[in-house]
Amino acid sequence: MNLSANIAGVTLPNCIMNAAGARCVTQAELEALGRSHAGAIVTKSMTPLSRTGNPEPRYYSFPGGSLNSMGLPNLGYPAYAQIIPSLRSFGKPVIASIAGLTEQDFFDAAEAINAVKPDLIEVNLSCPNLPGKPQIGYDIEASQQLLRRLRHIISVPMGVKLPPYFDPVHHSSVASMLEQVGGVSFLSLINSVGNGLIVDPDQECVVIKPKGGFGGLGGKIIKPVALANVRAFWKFFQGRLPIIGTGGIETGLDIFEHVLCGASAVQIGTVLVEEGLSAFDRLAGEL
Ligand code: RRO
Repeated sequence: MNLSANIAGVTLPNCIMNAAGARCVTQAELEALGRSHAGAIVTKSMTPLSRTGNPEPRYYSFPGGSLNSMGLPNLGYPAYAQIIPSLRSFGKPVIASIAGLTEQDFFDAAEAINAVKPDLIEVNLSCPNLPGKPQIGYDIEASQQLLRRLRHIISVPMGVKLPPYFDPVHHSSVASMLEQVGGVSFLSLINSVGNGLIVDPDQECVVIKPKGGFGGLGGKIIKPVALANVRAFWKFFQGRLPIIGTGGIETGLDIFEHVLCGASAVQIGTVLVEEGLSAFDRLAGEL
């Protein structure tokens, strides 16, 4: 079976890759993704300075999925700018995820990373775990302003990683904004479902430490939300913007459902963290 995919003119040997954040922070992790059967190497979202992230415990897994509040731990974009060229030897696309605590962070990361020419750049508008910083993707004007400048800085195909939206009004206003901005070549849908809370009734406390226990939900539990967002944006763009579906993928059938809703490729997060790199082989075998 041919599992290859095309995202904005870039061919992936297969359509299953890691989600930004899952096993992709260090050089060793990125190289392991290169040697694995992942269809692309996606980096952790990067900021100007290296970050250790939020205090632990900051990740919790449960039978329905996971809750995280990692807080953007990453090596900083200068380190990724050095690593990215060497990842080309693995013969699969490299997708650099950029983020920031300020607008300027995004511009600086975009300039430095664009210069080393990853195959695609994914702009993360949806980190839910920075104390005191709202998710940019929930502010349409701020997203528009940011993307308007980024499209002139980034010359490789640029995509956006969006948070989940829960009302058709928001799907269509965000999609219209993206169309107006122009220069957006793909969508990654969705980031974790922000600000969930899990309580341990025995310990009478929350299960992760940062932000009073609030964190991004991922895994099986969020699949219907992910599918709804893939479908809603596909319907708006009618296939004009390729979509990378993310959220709730545990089996080949889950991938098929994402594809039925409009995804051209998929990313895996929780299952990759829990199962390891062999998840790529298992999932490909299930298709
Ligand atoms: O590092 C994180 O806490 C994190 C990020 Br940047 C993101 O985009 N999504 C997420 O669930 N966690």
